[in-house]
Amino acid sequence: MPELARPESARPEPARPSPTREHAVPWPEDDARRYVEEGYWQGRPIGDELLPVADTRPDAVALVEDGRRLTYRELAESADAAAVRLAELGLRLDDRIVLQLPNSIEFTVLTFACLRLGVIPVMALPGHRRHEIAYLAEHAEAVAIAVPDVLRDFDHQAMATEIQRDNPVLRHLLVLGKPTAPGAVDLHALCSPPEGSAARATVDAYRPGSRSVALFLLSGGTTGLPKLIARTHDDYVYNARRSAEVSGFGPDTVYYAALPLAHNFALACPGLLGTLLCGGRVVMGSPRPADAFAAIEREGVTATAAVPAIAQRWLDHRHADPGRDLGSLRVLQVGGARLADEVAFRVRPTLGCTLQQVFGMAEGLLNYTRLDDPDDVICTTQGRPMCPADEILVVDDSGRPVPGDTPGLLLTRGPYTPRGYYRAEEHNARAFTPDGWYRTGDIVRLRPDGNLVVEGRDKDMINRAGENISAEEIENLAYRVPGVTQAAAVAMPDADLGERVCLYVVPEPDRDIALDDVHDAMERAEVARFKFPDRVVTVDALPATKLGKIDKKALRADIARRLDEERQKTP
Ligand code: OOB
Repeated sequence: MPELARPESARPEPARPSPTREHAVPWPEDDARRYVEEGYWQGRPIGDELLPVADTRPDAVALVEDGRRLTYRELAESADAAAVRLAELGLRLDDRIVLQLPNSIEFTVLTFACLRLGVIPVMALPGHRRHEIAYLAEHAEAVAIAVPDVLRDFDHQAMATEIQRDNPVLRHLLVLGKPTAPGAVDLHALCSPPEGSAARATVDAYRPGSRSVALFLLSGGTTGLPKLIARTHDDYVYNARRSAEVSGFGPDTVYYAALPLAHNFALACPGLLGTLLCGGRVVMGSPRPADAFAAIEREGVTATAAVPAIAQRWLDHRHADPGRDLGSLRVLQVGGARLADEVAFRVRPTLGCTLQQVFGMAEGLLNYTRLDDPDDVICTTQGRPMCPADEILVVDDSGRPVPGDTPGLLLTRGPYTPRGYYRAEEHNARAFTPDGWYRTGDIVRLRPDGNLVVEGRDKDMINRAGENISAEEIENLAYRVPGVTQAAAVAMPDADLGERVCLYVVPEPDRDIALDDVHDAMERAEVARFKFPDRVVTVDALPATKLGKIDKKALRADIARRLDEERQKTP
């Protein structure tokens, strides 16, 4: 392993201008001090947290991907070897890298390499396309991007190459699979174990400060494209560790990663990080029921996480395929969208495990039902905040607290809920109150026993199988369809996905707009597939509120009525 000089810019903060320090919104010093005093912030970067596990359980298996197994020693050494290789490429503390990788060993090794080095991953989802990725790279001023060569028939490498062509800052392309683009780096080789002596001491010298930005998560974003959420080492270690505690994770945990690891839920609630920090094992997987059941049986999976649409598919699949031994499964976490009570009550009888509802957000606040809660709480509420220092407030439209047990808007503050989005001053003025409360946009009811029930949403989003889609973004794209004069996107209820995207359009006179026209335009704009509208309704005019805004409530009622009528017509 080549010796690397300790970079001048290392620890505690980079000497050169730091965009992440400048644009991330820190907690006020008084709160920060309290979070340290009360022990929520431990003062250690995430990368450090893996080392004690690697030292005490070096031969325990940390990661499983198909036939491959990586022990903790191999994981820690590979991460440090990868960190050194990233440094050799020229990546330094505070540089950003867009990470768009499938659930894999490389995802994990590269993420830890970045966290050890203070290089900041931007957690893109595998479903994102050029429209989203180009924006993320540009907004984060990323110098590198990591993608698979091809995934589900989509050529990510070609996409990344095109993005690079338009973005001179994006210097490095890392490819999982076959790197064919000029200058592309082989990610598998970059993440392989060290050739010579271990690199821990070298990488230790790069150690980022614990209050600095560790990674960027994406928000669903109510306005246009996703916002970046800068999560710090201190806050995210707490996020993962406390989640692991309330989910009963330990060294015996075998976690099945069904959801994309780049999503907060599967990454740290407790997910990948929560499992690894307590010495458990993570099995890379997919949401497909047959894959999940086979992996549970084969690997002795004890815990996994799903969005309601997936959980429902698993429950249905159990009846079709009752043969698999799922006896090892102790906890099924469900979150990301509202789980219907009736579905919740089916979990234990059908799968034989405890349901844990998770009402969380990339912005921070996590609510969990506890494993030993009574059935009524587990099946009819979305749990309660995981941290004693989480502050929650349920208010009416004018910001006044509502009486207990009545629905209102949820505001929150706490040690793992940052006080603003990254580089989004204008949006922050609306999304946060002057005294730092995050307006979640969720309508909740706080029960006398402290548990929250999600009753609805006040933000202009569509939650399609746990994917939060900004209505405004869909509308902006709809205006690219020739002949569209007005557009409004709303959620329509759906038995499988919870909600689907319904687009109302007002066409030019004598023109018709079909679903295909909208899809063609979105295809041309290279937008992620999950945002494509499921239905287009053409109307002569959109209903307006008294203020002259588009009346989305009326549109939601209209689509519900149309669906009802159609249902009645079908025999
Ligand atoms: C999770 O995170 P995001 O950032 O993708 O989405 C957050 C939003 C919430 O504000 C809420 O509107 C909705 O998704 N949501 C739920 C829910 N969990 C999330 N709505 C109803 N019931 C639930 N259980 O989705 C997320 C992050 C960490 C853990 C779990 C989910």
